[in-house]
Amino acid sequence: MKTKKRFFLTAIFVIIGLVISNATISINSMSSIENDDLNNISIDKNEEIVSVLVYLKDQVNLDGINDQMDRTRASLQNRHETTVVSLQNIAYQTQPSLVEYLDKLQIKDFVKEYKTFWIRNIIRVDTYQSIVNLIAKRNDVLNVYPNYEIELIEPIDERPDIESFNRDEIEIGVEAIRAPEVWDMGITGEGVLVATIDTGVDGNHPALASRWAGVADPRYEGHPEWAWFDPYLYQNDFPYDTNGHGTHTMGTVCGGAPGDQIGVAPGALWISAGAIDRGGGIPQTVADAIESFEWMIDPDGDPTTNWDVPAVCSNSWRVTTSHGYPPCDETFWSYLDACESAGIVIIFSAGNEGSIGLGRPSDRATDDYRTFAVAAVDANDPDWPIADFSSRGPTYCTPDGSEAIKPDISGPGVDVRSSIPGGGYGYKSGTSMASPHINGVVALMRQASQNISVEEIKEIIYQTAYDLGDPGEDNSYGWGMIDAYEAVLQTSEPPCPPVIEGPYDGIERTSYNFTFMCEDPEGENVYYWIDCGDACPIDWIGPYTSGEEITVSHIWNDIGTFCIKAKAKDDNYVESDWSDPHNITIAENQIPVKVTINGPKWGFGGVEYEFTFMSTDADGHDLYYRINWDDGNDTGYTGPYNSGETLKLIHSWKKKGDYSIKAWAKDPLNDESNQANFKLNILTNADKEKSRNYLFSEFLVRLIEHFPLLNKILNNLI
Ligand SMILES: [Ca+2]
Ligand SMILES: [Ca+2]
Ligand SMILES: [Ca+2]
Ligand SMILES: [Ca+2]
Repeated sequence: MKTKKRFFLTAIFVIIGLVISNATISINSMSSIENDDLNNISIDKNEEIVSVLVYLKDQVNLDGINDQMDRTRASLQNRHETTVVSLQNIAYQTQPSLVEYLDKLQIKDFVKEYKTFWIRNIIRVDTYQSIVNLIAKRNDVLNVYPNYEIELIEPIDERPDIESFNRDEIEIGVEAIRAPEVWDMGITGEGVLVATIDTGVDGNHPALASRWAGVADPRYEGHPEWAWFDPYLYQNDFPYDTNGHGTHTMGTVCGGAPGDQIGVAPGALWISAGAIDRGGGIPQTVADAIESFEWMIDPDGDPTTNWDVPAVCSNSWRVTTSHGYPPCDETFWSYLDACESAGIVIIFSAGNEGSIGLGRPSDRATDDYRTFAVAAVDANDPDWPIADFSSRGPTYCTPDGSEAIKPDISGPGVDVRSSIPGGGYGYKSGTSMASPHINGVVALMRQASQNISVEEIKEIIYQTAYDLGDPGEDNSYGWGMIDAYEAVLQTSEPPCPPVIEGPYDGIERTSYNFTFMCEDPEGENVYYWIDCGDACPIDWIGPYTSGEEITVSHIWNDIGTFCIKAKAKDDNYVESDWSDPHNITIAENQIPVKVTINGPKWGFGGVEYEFTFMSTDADGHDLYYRINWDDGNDTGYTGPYNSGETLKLIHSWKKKGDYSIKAWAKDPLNDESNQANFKLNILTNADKEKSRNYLFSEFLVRLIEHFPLLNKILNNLI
């Protein structure tokens, strides 16, 4: 797969500078504001209250985290936990001082309200502009942004489906992106969680009701708020949609009633945040969307779990230009980056402004993957022309302000039929309708490959798109029309479960070799995780070539039967099933038997005699022998010798006396036999008494040599 260069978000800070609503504030503030100064503040209470986002200086380096996660080939769960915990830690550690300051301001009624966030280290503050200026001068504050309004990307055209509720067919756009061919492969998005941030969803619509995670997944029992978030009214019990837009987009993602297939990933379960365009004069602000992203990045509030985290979230809204929102503003980017770092693919509709330009943040091109922006084509026309309204590139929201191609990908967005609140169906046109198609394709890909990373998903979608318009990537279609079938085919399949070979019996504290082998259908490198059944698993090792037999040794320190299992994963983190178990029975080590010593029972000082030593080991272990000659000489352990092999040694004693030879055998586990003893008598000291007894000694030696029976008799006597 092609790897593209990642630019760093920090670069764009330098380019665009810092813009706030009524003033430009330097980040290099003079000094922190002392509490005493509070007494000197005077506010004109007629001054307008503004809502701002205060960014603290200390921020998590998400790109750094992602580079590290990519290098270690981290699972999505690991990415999620690392991201969320890092973000929370920095917020919890650095916000207390500012919070204390805001509390004091609030007591004096200088601050109306504030809310802390951790998805980015920010605090939303509703206060007077003059107080904003004070806050911005604090040493711990990086900058202050206005809390911009956001708006729905309104459909260009909409009409109800007057023909019938059930059309008994698959929607043409779903067909055009080849989703049914993926379903035929047995992939429907099952086991995958999808999300939207939109106007809400009609949780009772027959095309969607059965797949709302809040009812479909028993893990949500008692916690509907993990599956539906209402940042305006906090009515988090059951999803609803007073607008209609969000029910339509979710229908395209995963909706479907029997015989009427409107959704791309009908097997997926959905969650949603109803943050956009809720009407009734309630302010729709950036902070509300941030709250939705902060909910979505960990709905159950437990960073160690990621079953509650959606694989993908499509967004059919934008931050408006009409309220002074500056071009290429990075306000939003960090929340999207946090979600993507946690494993959620974030999708934005390109906008419905045609050649006037792209919406925000879909105009961002800080690298090839962000923001993932979707154009609309007319799938009802066999030529799949780009919709007139679909926002065109290029964009200049790049790290160095140079031109870049946008949008990134196209999906069906003209006359798209999908669900509307109340149980009916209707047609809508807009890039809002195109991005849910992309959402559904991501769900299909995540079913095919559970740990595939956000960037890998986008890259596969780019590379498998059906090119339209000018050859290659262009400013109308991006990479072209999304092709669900090709994308899922390119999404890696797991390696086969490893095959294990090795011994079935063994002895404690002994190293045994096992071979492991698996093949990956795409021939990707493989990594192994080996469970040896003894709570000492061998963590991911690799990479190894697909099909290469690897040898791994392991030592069991306890006796018993142990079940060895292994699984493999490929370069795309796709994990195999567990291997068949391989049982090994580990027995207790047997100590070597007491050494048998043979040799003469008497002799003369200074004369060399041969002794033999022999032990056996019931396990067949090699043996090491140690001999103590009882005259101050000790061989220490020598070996190895085969079990049952006889060791021959020559020794002579200098002095006359009774000696007791001692011998031990030990096996490679250092388990030692009991001590063996062998007594012998040295009759004379050859050195000292050689002259005096020479003749007698010589006589005896000769006599014994010539009369073996005498030797026997003497041996028995002594
Ligand atoms: Ca969680
Ligand atoms: Ca093209
Ligand atoms: Ca693979
Ligand atoms: Ca042994």
